[in-house]
Amino acid sequence: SDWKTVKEFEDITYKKRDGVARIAFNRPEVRNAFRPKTLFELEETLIDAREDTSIGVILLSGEGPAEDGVYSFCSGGDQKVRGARGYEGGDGVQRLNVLDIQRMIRFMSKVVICVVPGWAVGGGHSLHVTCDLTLASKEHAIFKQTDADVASFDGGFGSALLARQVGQKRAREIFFLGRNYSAKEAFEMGMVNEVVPHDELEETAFEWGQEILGKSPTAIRMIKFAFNLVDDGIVGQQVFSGEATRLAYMTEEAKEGRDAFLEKRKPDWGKFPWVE
Ligand code: 1HA
Repeated sequence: SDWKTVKEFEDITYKKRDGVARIAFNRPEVRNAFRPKTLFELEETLIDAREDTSIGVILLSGEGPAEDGVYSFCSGGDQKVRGARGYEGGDGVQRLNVLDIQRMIRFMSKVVICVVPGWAVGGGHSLHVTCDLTLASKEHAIFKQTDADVASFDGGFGSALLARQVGQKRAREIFFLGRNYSAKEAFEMGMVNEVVPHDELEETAFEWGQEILGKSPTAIRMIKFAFNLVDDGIVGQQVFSGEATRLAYMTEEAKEGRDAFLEKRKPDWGKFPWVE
């Protein structure tokens, strides 16, 4: 079937097709930079995709090209609305709410694939780093970490996970020098899963989604959160353990605990031995 628009937004597009949700930045005139509104819209779609039990994979991309022909995934925070305490929204409040989005991607019980058609820069680079997988346009993708050029820094997922992916020396180079890296270079460093010819990028991402949808949802969730666990501390444990709780709820033993409470009787654990 075809992509169906779920809802119209100002700063992003949001579509679904056969178990895959696609969210894309849609401010090509500023290289898909985000302002607070962009991220609130993104948050709404991520919640929708998370709660929709027919969706197993989320593609995060950027619309384009811009009028000058340049493609972008995302160029990070919109520097025109950057105030002294963060990025200013229409309500006058200054925020760093891309961090909320990073956490949503990281803790999402579904696979998030970053689809990079062009520039992935600054906070946009960090979003790519935070996603589970990254596919990049062979001709147009460029990875660049400008944080140190504009006196901003992602000392969280954007740097720590990057070092996990490409190694400490490479990660420091990316942040300290802020150079451009092609899709091929990013692939060789280990932060891109596949370099795809530009005109096949969208379809390839959808196919990766279909392949993942052919797997066990529980297994994918457990593996994602297991990969996260070692780096995410007690929050990682909380997220992983939530899935253990879900599995435990499915047992007769758990039902006995619930039923005994509701029936105002002592639980009968006799059927459930203390196994080794
Ligand atoms: O690090 C964080 C955070 C860390 C912790 C917590 C929260 C965080 C939140 C955000 C961020 C950040 O994202 S900091 C990093 C912010 N981003 C940048 O430093 C990238 C700035 N942009 C560029 O370096 C370049 O524009 C580019 C490499 C993406 C593209 O270069 P190109 O193709 O030469 O285009 P260019 O002419 O530079 O840009 C086209 C138009 O887009 C320009 O507007 P125009 O002159 O036509 O009016 C340009 O100003 C605009 N534009 C591009 N990026 C941004 C932007 N406008 C606002 N904000 C941008 N990020």
